[in-house]
Formats: sequence, C-alpha cells, structure tokens
Amino acid sequence: MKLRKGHHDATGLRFGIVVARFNKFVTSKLLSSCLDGLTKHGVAEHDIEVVRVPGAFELPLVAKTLAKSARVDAVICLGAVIRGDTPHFDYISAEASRGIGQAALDADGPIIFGVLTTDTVAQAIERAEPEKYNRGGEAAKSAIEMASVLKQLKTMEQEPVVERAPRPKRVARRRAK
Ligand code: INI
Repeated sequence: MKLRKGHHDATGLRFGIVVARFNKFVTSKLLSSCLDGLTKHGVAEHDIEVVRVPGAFELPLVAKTLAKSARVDAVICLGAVIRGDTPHFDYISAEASRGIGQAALDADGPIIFGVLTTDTVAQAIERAEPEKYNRGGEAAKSAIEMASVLKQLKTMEQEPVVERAPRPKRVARRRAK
C-alpha cells in the first residue's frame, strides 16, 4: 500500500487569499487568523497574495483566476454570509459554495472554502475568533495540506514509469519422502 498525505510544513509554498469585504467585521478576523496560520507553518509573507472582492458571491471567479495562474499553490476563499429576513442568504451561500467547488475543478488546483454561513452575527463572530473556532486558521491548515499533497501527486505524474522485468514463476517444490 502507498499512503500519500500532505504535511503541514509550508516552507516555499505560495498562497492566494480571496477575501470578501461584505461583513468586514467578521472577514477581517478570518483574514488575520488565516495569515497567522500560514506564517506559523513557514510561509513567507512575500509568498502570500491577498485579493479583496465585494462579497461572497464574487469569490469563485477571482479564486479560479488565481488558482489557474502559476503564482500560487493553493487559494483560500474567506467570507461571511449571515442569514437575514429574506431568502437572499440562501442564494449567496449556495452560489458561493457551488462556485468555489466548481472553480477548484475548473482550475485543477486546490481552493479552500473558508466561508462562514451562519444564522446570527454572534455565531459568525464566534467562528472567526482565533480563540474559539478559528475558521481562518483552519482554512490555512487545509490549504497547506492540499497544496502539499497535490504537489506530491503532480510531481509523481512527471516521473518516468520504470519498467520492471517480470518476476520468475515460482516452482512448487515436492516434499522429499
Ligand atoms: N455577501 C456576503 O459576503 N455576505 C452576505 O451575508 C451577503 N448578504 O447577506 O447579502 C452578501 N451579499 C453581497 C453579495 O455577495 C454580492 O457581493 C452582491 O450581490 C453583488 O454581486
């Protein structure tokens, strides 16, 4: 069995972060704990590119463009969609999650879903706080793991296939009488 897994040493890896401005009082906390998470694991500041977009709805397109560029090994999307009195929440949160998933497949590179979808402002703040759920820091860890495992797999694809000589057939030995 061959077990492939990503590790959390991110030295030399490059990351893009796309962060929504909507509900900035939450997304700025997500961003700072995400940056902390990356640098804590060895990412250099000059290897991080941050792009701001108006809201969660705009995350997928920018994430896809960044992921397709050769500048980053993984992209992290950060946003906060908080339920209000209308069905607006459902449209924005559904499109953000569907779009981010689709963007990763289209770009053929890791894009992390660091978007909070909560019923209340209090829930969103709790999840963004580094001392509580620390969703920004978690997004950073997931991005490092995905960047690392995909790098391994893509490097393996480029390695030449080594042809092995067929094994000699085993001949059953007779028991001596
Ligand atoms: N964008 C968010 O990131 N969070 C929200 O809670 C939100 N709500 O509730 O409206 C929101 N709306 C803006 C949306 O993401 C787009 O920026 C806007 O519709 C323009 O396309």
